[in-house]
Amino acid sequence: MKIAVVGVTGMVGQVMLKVLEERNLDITTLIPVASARSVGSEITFKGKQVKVVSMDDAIAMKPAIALFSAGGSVSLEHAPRFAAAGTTVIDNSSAWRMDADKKLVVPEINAAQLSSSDKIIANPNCSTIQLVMALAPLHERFKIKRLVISTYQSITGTGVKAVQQLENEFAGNQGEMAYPYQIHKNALPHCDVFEENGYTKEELKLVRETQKILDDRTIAVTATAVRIPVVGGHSESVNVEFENDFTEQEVRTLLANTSGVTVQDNPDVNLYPMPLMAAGKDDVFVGRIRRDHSQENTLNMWIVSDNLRKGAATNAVQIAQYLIDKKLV
Ligand code: 11C
Repeated sequence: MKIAVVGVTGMVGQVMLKVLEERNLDITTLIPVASARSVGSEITFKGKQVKVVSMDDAIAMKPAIALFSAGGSVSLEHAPRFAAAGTTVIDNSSAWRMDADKKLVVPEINAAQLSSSDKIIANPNCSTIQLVMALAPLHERFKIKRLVISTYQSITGTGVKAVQQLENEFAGNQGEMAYPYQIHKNALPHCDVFEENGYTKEELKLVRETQKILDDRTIAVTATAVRIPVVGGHSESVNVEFENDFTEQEVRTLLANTSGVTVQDNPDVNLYPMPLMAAGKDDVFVGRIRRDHSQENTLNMWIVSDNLRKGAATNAVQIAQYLIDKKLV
């Protein structure tokens, strides 16, 4: 099977290659695609050097699947061109996520809705994926009424320019700025751009994508997204109000039995999820599971995951794997 990776030189593109290697998909030809300035350079895949090609050359090669992570405008322009050539696009940008005709997929939750006629499939935002992984089993059992989310997001979500900014600041060097302020020793309540309603796009993604994936627009969601000088993963403090009551042990057991979720929750031995420990792993880690005594049927928890893996590359590759296994491509 031919698989293209569009945006292969980016942070997510690089992790996509790694996850494709690890998961051993049945790939006969890997087609790395990047912008004009990288065409002709080489990437390493499964120990072999492979030349980066242009968008047009990749479309002409008719891959079965194209994993896109090259930004929203590239996806808007080129994903339909791949789709028209018969390729199934799995798109990691925000371009198609809220399109009513496009599926927004976290395989553990809603892959069953995919069919061979889905030619552009949207991969959710990283902070949404880790959130819904923990929420889906709880929603099914106790029915969520309202969510209050605060995120603590890794600079890798912004990309290589942000990692460079932190490294420069740490070393005391001048350099290009990815953020409007210093990120070293700082916290910016500002992820993605501000909308007219005072929320950032990242915060609105948490609202809308969560409702779409859980297939329930009645869930009330409010979010504050914060960038912190961390690599390795996004963390989220989540307050969940349910229709029905629960016990903390029921929540722990449900989450512990959820594929892709690991519970790390033992205050006696200081066990809780942290980005340093989640880095490089595919699971979503949940801890600090405790009742909110200020309101009935309400829970607090802390969710951490590597935003480049389950939050982006791993989820996209899992969708590809599902399509292959079910013979939908
Ligand atoms: C961040 N969540 O951490 C973003 C990165 O909509 O796919 C991914 C943006 C997106 O800043």
